[in-house]
Amino acid sequence: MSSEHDTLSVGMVGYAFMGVAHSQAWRNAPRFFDLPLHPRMAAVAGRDHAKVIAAASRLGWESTESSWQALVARDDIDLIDVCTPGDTHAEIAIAALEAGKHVLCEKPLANSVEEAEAMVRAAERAAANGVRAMVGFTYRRVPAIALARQLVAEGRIGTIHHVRAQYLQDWIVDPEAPLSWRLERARAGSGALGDIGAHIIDLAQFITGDTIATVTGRLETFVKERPLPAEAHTGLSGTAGTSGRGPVDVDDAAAFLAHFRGGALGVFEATRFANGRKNAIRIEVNGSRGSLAFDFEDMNVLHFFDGSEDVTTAGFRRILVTEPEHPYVAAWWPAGHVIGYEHGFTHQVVDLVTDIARGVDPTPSFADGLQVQRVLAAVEASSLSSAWQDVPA
Ligand code: SOE
Repeated sequence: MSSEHDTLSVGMVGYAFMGVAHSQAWRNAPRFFDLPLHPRMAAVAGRDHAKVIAAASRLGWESTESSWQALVARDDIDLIDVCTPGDTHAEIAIAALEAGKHVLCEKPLANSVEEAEAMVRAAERAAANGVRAMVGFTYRRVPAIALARQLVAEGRIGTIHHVRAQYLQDWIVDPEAPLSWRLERARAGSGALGDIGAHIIDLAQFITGDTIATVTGRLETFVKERPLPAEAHTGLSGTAGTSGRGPVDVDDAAAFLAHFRGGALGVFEATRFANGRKNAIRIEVNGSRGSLAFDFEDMNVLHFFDGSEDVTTAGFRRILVTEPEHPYVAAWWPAGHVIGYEHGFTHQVVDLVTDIARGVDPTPSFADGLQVQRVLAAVEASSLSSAWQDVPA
């Protein structure tokens, strides 16, 4: 890498929720895992001078830049970590790749299929020069999910018939909850569908090793107008009306059926209106030889039904995924000492840095992100047409 030998210098754009999660990952990964390159938290970029300086000092970044362009222009930066809303992903990621920087980009990859396609083309050109790109579907790196993938790949549940996936939150069930950027189509691309539906689409495709071929679905916006957040009154949001309220132009909830190329049938639900459910990612896979079930609200556990067992004693087994033999776990605590939400981000950094050092393309790739984007677009199109929509391979 540039700068010092064995160092990977990172520049992060954005420092809100995802920036904080990524910062802890860059800080902790080398403290718990033996990494082939040492991540240097070189700089964080953001437009608000005072806030970016405060964020750098709180989160552990060496320096600041007041624009992503300035960050990308720096010779000492090897990797750009994109933690901004979706409307800026394509521009930043493509510029960074063209400048020869590796890229880690938050999900969903982009706000449209067209943007995602342009990002894939940029990633392919960059890969030819040894520059790597990864999209941050971090839940793949929860040990119980990684174990589920392993069991499917080993054939332990046989041919997959059903995928049942839900992502349930409730943070905007109050109609007076403000109109944040996540509720603006221009910035977020879509609502629950792209923000959290994208995660379960990625997880379903990752665990099964299959892709979604066709979908039929419905989007719903229950609350059509909300109070503008404080900064929107200054004109930042672009949706400000005279009443101090603005229209919600994204979905609050999405539900769809899917057919996988390998023959499985999928049922998906993503909502921010599941009162009482905070971050419930539930996924169940039923195959010819067995089943797997996971719920993020009990994230250290994987339920496994092995259909080859004696029927008199067979049943779902609750596997506490905290043994050193389980994916990623050996680096953490003794068995039974559970891990949390942030560890997926740390594992993401570990895998990315390892792949960069080995000279291989990390996953999920931008092409994987594009595949998810195509499913999102097909669900939206189906909601409008009330018909099944194909998802191009
Ligand atoms: C908000 O809905 C959010 O932070 C998502 O943007 C994340 O991707 C998800 O992991 C948790 O919920």
